Amino acid sequence: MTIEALAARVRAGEPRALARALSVVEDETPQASALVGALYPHTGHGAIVGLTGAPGAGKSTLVDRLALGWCARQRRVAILAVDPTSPFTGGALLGDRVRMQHAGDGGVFIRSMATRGHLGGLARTTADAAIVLEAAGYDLVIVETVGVGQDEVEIVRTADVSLVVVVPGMGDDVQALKAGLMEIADIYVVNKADRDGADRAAAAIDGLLSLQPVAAEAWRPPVLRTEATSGAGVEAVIDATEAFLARTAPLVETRRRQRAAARVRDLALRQVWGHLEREALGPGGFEALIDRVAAREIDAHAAARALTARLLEGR
Ligand SMILES: Nc1nc2c(ncn2[C@@H]2O[C@H](COP(=O)(O)OP(=O)(O)O)[C@@H](O)[C@H]2O)c(=O)[nH]1
Ligand SMILES: [Mg+2]
Repeated sequence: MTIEALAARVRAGEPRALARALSVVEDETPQASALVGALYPHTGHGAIVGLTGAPGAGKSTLVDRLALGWCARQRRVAILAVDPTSPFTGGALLGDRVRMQHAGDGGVFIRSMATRGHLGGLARTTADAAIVLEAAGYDLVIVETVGVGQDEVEIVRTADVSLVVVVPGMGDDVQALKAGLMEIADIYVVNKADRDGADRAAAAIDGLLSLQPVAAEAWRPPVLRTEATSGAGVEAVIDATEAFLARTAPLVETRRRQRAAARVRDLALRQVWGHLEREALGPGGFEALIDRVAAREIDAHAAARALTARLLEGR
């Protein structure tokens, strides 16, 4: 099947074509850029909702509820579940499948993305996967990922609105929040509110938030409580997410622009590097160059200059 034909079938909403197209972008095959190119003009109407938090916080259970809630509001919802905790066994992803059973039965499209140890690559392909889903007619793409490291934070940065899920009894996690998740959270969800300590956890986050300067036009992240297993509080999370997307449209637009800038830079650098490896250096060429640096024949600066010089010659 040609890429044009595949793109047409994706846009027609054919499930098998959609699955195939997602594999194309996920595997970063050579056709991926042509496919994204064919689909990108047909996007822009939807939103990407990122959801992150520690393993076991109840993210998948919550995503299941959120997806169903949005379906009831006549939204077409797709879920991208990224679980870096089990790169090979897929065990956690199978768990996610079970947790998201209701959404799956309710017509929500669910895709699990394995990491194969390449989280950085996943941040890249998540954005393209969202484009494929949007072109297929999904107007909300929920991305679930574990929020522990910088790469996961990068995945969440592909979203228009970010939900950070925490649970009661997370003494240390408040420190972790300070470190990374705090800068990306638009909405805090204290899940497992049926457990002791939910009020304390919410108060702790409120305390941290009150220390942050709030710009004039800014959105103050609400701290909401949910019990994902029963669905209590989930409607309020949906409302807050919708409110964020509606009220902070200029901010969402700015983020999209920043993401576009970062992606173009990243892709261009990869293309330049790919060109160097293929055309200028050839097989083993890079290693040979590094051998010379290691043998102190040339220094790293000179080696890099030699590379860029070759690139410019070959223009
Ligand atoms: N008590 C309680 N358990 C929950 C709640 N939400 C999820 N769980 C349970 O927490 C466990 C982990 O949930 P899961 O959705 O897989 O978490 P994830 O790793 O963050 O995706 C499961 O056993 C859920 O049933 C909740 O609100 N209250
Ligand atoms: Mg999960």
